[in-house]
This record gives sequence, C-alpha cells and structure tokens, in this order.
Amino acid sequence: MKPTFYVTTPIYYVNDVPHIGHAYTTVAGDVLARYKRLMGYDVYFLTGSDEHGQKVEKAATTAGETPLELADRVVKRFQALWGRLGISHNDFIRTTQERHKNGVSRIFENILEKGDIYLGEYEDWYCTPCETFWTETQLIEGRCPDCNRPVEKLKEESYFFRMSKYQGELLSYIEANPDFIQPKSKRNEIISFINEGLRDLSVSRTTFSWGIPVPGNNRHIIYVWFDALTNYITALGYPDETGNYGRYWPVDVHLIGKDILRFHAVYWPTFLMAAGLPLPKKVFAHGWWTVEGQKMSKSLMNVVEPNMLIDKYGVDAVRYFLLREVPFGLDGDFSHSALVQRINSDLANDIGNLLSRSTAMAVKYFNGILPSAGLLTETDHSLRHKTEAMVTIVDKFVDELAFSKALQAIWEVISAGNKYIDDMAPWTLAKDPANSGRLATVMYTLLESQRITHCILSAFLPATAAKALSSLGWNETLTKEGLVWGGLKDGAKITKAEALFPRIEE
Ligand code: ME8
Repeated sequence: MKPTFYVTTPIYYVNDVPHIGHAYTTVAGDVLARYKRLMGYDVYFLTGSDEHGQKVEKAATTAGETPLELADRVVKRFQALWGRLGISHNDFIRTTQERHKNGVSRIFENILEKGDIYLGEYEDWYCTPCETFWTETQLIEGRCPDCNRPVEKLKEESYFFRMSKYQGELLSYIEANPDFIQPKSKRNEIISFINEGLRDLSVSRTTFSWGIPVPGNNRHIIYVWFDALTNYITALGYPDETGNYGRYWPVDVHLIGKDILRFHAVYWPTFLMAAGLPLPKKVFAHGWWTVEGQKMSKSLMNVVEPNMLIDKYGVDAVRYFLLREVPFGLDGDFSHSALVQRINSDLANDIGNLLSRSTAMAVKYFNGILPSAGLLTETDHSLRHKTEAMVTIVDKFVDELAFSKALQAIWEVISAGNKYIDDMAPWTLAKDPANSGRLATVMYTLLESQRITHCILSAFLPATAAKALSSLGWNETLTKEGLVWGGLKDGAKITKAEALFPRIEE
C-alpha cells in the first residue's frame, strides 16, 4: 500500500475575490501534492471556501444578494482560478454543503455532551472583519490589534468552549512535537501566547443567522472559526471515521498564512483534543505579501489579480515567481519588475535557452534521433552526479517546505548544463566526423540531465515540464523511477523545443 499524504490550504472567505495571497498558499499546496504524488504517495489535497459568518452576511447585504447567492457567485471565481493555475486538488469543500454542516453539528454536539462546551454570557469587543473577540486590554488605542479597524461592544448569551482546560495538554503536545508549528519563530510566538493563559472561547453567536445552528438551540449560530476549521475533517467524511477520514487523518500539513496561525495552532488542536481526535502533524505559517512595498488592500486599489498576471506572463511564470522569490515562511514583496526580472533571467535565459539549444543541436547533428552514449568522461560524470545529487537535495528541501531552496538547487543543475555546453562546444566536435562518438555522449548527457530536471520540475511547473519532456521524446508516466539516470533510451525522438518562456520587454 502506498503511504498517504494529506495537505490542506485555508478555506477562503467568499466576501473577497481571489488575489495573489490566496494563489500563493494554494500553489504551494499544489507543489507539495504533485511532488508527493511523484514520489509515490497516495495524496489527498484539499482546498475550499468559507461561506458562513457575519462578514459574508454583511457583504451579501451590501451586494443585494442572499449569502448563498454571493457564495455561489464568488466560489466560481476561486474554482476558475484554481483551474487556470493548474491546481490539482482532490476535493473542494464549501462550508454550506450538507456533508460539512452535518459534521460540524456532530463534533459540536460531541463536545457539548462531554461538558467542554457550556452555556454562559459574553461581553467583549468584537472585530467583524476578523470575526474575533478581544478583551479591553488587547485593543490598541480602542481598535482591533490585528487589523486596526474599529471594534464594537457585544454582550450576548453564548456557548463557551473550555479551552482553558487544555492549556497544559496543548503545551505538552507542542513540546513533544518540535515540528508541529513551523517556522520556529512562529512556534515561539504561540508558546508565549499559550503561556499568557488560555481563556474559554465563545463558540456561538446570537446576533446574526448566517451559519450552522447549535444542535438543540436554534437561537445560536456556531462560531465561524469553529465551523471553518472543522472543514479539514468534514471533507474526509467525519463523523464517519472509516473511509477517507480513517485513511488520511491526521493531516500531514495544514498550509496557512501567518494571519491565521493562532486559530490553527491553538483553537483547532484544543477542539480536536476535546473531541478525542488526533492532532495535525504540522501547521506551517507562511509569510505575508505586500505589493510594491505596500499592504495589499481594496482601498489602495493595489490588489494583484492573478488572472491578469497569468494573461500577461503565463501560468508557470507566476507559479515560479511566487515560490522562488521569497523563502517560504518569510514576508515578501510583489513587484512587476521583480517578476519580469525572474522571467527573463531564470526562465527565458537559463532554463528556456538550455532546452532550445540542446534540442536544436540534437536535431541538427543527429536528425533528432538520440544516439547511444559512450563512456562518460570526468566532466560528463560531474553533470550526471550534480543531477543525481539535486534529486536528493530537492527531496529534503520540499520536506522542509523550503520551496525557494528546492528551486535554487534545480537551477544549479540548469546552470551546470549551460556551462557544460559551453565547455564541451558540441559545434566544434561536430566539425570532425571522427568525434561523432564523443558528440553522441555529450548530447546524451546533456539531454538526460534535463529530462531528470524536468521530471522533478513537473511538481512546480507542470505545463512547462510537460512541453520539455515531450520535446525530449520522453512520454512516460511521471514516477520517482523517472528520476533515475538512464531513462532516455537510444533512438528517442528529440524535437526542437519552442521557447518555453518568451523574454518580456519592459
Ligand atoms: O482567513 N500574503 O480566509 P481568507 C500571503 N476563511 N497570503 C495571503 C495574503 C497575503 N497578502 N492574503 C491572504 C480566512 N493570504 C479564513 C480561513 S481556514 C479554516 C479559514 C492567504 O480568505 C493566506 O493563506 O482571509 C491566508 O492565511 C489566507 O489567504 C486567508 O484567507
């Protein structure tokens, strides 16, 4: 049986349209999912939409729609974008689906029956955009400490989750599992937050109606974060604990932005503890994108629309930029000039040129029929070894979610390939028929190194890799066996590759 791998993205709110922030997490999840499939895992990759709560209800009222009409309309934009970005999710969960509502009611009921959810009264400050309650002391100059927007005082009867009870157990779990919260700096922030003391958490609302009712008390709506976080198991069929739940839970990694780490590293694990369910193996919080140095916001009108980028630069250029430009876990800045720079140097120049030069030579010198290689010289061996070592290095980096480092390791082999051509000067060898054996070995080494490079790159840039592998005459199914040297067979049909990435003139 194949080992399993379960990876999730956040489920995005439908009151906003998708932008590069959403694309970022989703592309990262896709790379991980594709990579693990390539390595032989049985992968389940989940994304979806968060459709309940006051925020969505208000947006719908403003738009003159029902919340579900708004959700139906916006969810299509997310789904269409994921289609264009080549996202290979296995499932898309919407929190308005029956399977989800049913699972949320069951887990809520289960914790209620155990006594870890109880009825009480709440009075505190509420930030609607963040759907979060704050105490007086947490406010900064009377505003939301997260988004700096005004908050409102709310007093209501509320169900509370006994989160305080799980403080010690949660800390022990975090200590016993050093990789549970990543990166490290974020883990430390969470530990300090827990050490300040966990309060019981209000997990129901009575001031609006757009959500899942508390079982047995219709006046209350289940708190949107309790509802949303549960998607990670309702999508697997929970409360049915056989089937996909039994197969994929606990999740291997929840990919999220740093804005929602507390919900994933404190609330969610304590809900699971109360329900007696296993905890996630890893929660990874990536950094935040600004745009041309500024916070991305509707009011600044600087929201970067991924469809527009894809139209202009192509899908794989966008995927590459997002994962190469900024180390996963750190904040980064999006700018058109940085994107164009990456396209022209890394994509058009390095990888694109290497493939078009080498396939053109194979066509010119051997009519596109790959000759068999003779004995490798030390230089040939060196390119082979670099390629083989890269496969091992990339595996380690992808496991650490160090996507940028993984791409750098791949690009070192691409640079080595370009240098190899310059050093070997096939055009000089081609002048003398006596060198044809040597020329064959050089061409084989060059093309085989790129075949392996594109096999592994298929996780990152699937469309590009497919084009490249086809011009290399390699049409086999992508598996990890394809990453072993020697896959290209004598007589393979090489065709001259079109430019993978046209240069962008600014
Ligand atoms: O928080 N830079 O949904 P959301 C990087 N529904 N990533 C960004 C980003 C930016 N500027 N902006 C958004 C929610 N993201 C809840 C989640 S999960 C059970 C419920 C990404 O639509 C990043 O992944 O506000 C962030 O965590 C997520 O979008 C927030 O999406």
